[in-house]
Amino acid sequence: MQPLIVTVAAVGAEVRPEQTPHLPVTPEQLGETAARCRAAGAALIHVHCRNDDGSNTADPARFAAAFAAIRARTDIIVQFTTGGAVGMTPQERAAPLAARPEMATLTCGSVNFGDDVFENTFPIMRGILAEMRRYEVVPELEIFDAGHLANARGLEREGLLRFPCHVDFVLGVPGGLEASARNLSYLVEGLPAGCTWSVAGIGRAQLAMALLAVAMGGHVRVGLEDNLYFSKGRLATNEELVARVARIAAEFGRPVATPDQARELLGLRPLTI
Ligand code: KMH
Ligand code: ZN
Repeated sequence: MQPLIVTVAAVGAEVRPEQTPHLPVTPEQLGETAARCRAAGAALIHVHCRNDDGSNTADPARFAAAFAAIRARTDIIVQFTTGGAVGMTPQERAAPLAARPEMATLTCGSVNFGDDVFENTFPIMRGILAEMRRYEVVPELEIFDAGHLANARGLEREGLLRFPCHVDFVLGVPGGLEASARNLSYLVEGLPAGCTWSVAGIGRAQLAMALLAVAMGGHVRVGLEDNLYFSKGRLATNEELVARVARIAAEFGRPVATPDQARELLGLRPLTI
């Protein structure tokens, strides 16, 4: 099996700073978190940005500052969100791509998101992909629901996406596909040939989904975007969540991938600086 790529989704858009003292808010805090998570075994950081007061922002300057703060400290792969936060316009969501991160997410369809709708119509997806092409950013497909892989195949037929690529299954969002072994197997079986995949289980499902991925030959995403707790009632840090999955995977015979190994597995350019 391949070495295990551990992604840390360190911030997200939904967690409020008053829910945990461990949420990185400033670019400097994101840089420090990235370095600690890299040391714990993460090869990739999924980045959302916040203002100093903890509110969400899509300000390209804030994303560029976060990118610089991360890169100043570590060689970890930097992946920006283009999902942003519910309520942001597609243009706002795509604007940070101008900083040319190595990767960015593309959510492959609309989905209920709690009481809201996370809107990803075909025109929205086409627009975001056009900006990724413009800035030469490699997409990671985010699959929240059963029909999203079919949407991705549609974008591939239109010539807007190329397979194989990296696919992340986000399972357990209220309104999306539930986090279960059956649903994960179903999605993995439906992947286009040669795709790499990871799974992000929401809340309590984070560890169970990660362990399934370790056993099935996939990759994992952990972090505070998806889950605040290390165990019942005990808040986690991002690096603790990374370290736990790295430790278990090592015992299972899947050492974690370094960022350079992960770049090779994901078809990214080598890091030159
Ligand atoms: N915050 C969610 C509405 C992504 O980063 O690509 C969308 C999200 C997906 O987090
Ligand atoms: Zn995200």
